[in-house]
Amino acid sequence: MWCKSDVIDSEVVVLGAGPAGLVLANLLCAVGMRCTVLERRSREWVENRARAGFLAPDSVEVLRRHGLAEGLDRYGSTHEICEFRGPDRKFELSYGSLGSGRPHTVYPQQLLVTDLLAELLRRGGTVEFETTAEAVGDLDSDRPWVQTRDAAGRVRRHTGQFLAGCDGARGIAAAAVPPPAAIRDHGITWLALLVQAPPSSANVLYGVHPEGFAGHMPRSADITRYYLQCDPEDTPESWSEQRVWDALTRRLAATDQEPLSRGPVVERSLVRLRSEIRDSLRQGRLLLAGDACTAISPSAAKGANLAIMGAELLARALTAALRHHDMTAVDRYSADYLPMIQRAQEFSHWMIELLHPPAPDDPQAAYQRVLRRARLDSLATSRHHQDFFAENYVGI
Ligand code: RFL
Repeated sequence: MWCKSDVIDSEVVVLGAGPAGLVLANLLCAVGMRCTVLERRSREWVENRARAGFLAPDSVEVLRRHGLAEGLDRYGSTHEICEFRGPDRKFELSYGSLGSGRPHTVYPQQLLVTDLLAELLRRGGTVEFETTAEAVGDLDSDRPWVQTRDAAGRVRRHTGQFLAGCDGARGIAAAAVPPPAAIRDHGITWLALLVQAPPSSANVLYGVHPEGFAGHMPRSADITRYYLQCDPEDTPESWSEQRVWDALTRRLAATDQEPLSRGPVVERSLVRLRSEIRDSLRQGRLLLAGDACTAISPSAAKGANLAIMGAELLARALTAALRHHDMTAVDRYSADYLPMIQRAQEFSHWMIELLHPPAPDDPQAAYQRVLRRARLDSLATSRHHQDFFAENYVGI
């Protein structure tokens, strides 16, 4: 039996203060909804977690539409050219003037999250930091709950009319809905690096090297993200700074005329490329948004964008349900969101095949190498292929 002070009631309880949870909570607060966000980490951790940087035009529009784009409009930068570099060829694609003719906006995820948090608190939202959601229940009732434990070890129960699972791919919400219908481990691991140095080029660089993929993504004037495909058995420590810069130099075809601007590696982690696709994003009154819905590889920079788009869809559905007693959009939520997720998965997989050489023990390796080269040739020369790439690269 719960004592009264240990039960906190809201209209919507949001699990997770990432882009999905914070956009959702901002939109709900804007219509006067009582909404509590539960976040297991500290505010400082959440505001400093560097992840995404490339925002699609559709996600930027969502943020602008809801008064959440002040920071990115002031400090973000437009990005519209990417470059493919191999040992024997280089080419640029001005994707901002191909396909649907739209650029990316580069704005580091931690800055966006910081802005979203500040705005949510300004709108009167509640965020409970260092509060871990440990269990959810009564999902098929009209009063589902989340059981939490805070940093002091206090266990409480948060109830709401709906729960929003925005707690990422490994969160407890994803485990409470029907399991993924399809799972794919791509067998590829990246060493993801943040380097304290200005970008080496204004462009995103994709190193398509027989030895493995390397990527260069501008983030800000003094921080650059690099990726290096590595052995799945590697640890971050198996890469000394010397080894990192040697591999980046080779795979990104850097030269004395186009050198890499070096600096200390300030963060390194391993990212295993995995995909998970679900048929349903809902169990009763628990609905998922963002990474909780789908594990997606960062190869096409879709995750944060899917999170923002899904948060807007979910906010609309919950507002219709709770303000107008209309459950149609809640019932249609999975069917509305899944096509977006599936297209992002398809293009991310297309990018994985383009960027990575086949595994050396793949019996089809020679064949795969020929296909990859032909695809790159086509991308370098065919306007139709370039339009397809550009439309999908910025689309969501
Ligand atoms: P998040 O950001 O993971 O937030 C989930 C939050 O939930 C909290 N949490 C819990 N809280 C309470 N109780 C629990 N039991 C909890 N369990 C978890 C976590 O602490 C966390 O704060 O999910 P969200 O909001 O769905 O956002 C998804 C994005 O973060 C993610 O898709 C992107 O970062 C992916 N991604 C990129 N996406 C892009 O669109 N463009 C990019 O350029 C891009 N670059 C990247 C990326 C992901 C990367 N990694 C590290 C996988 C680059 C990298 C290296």
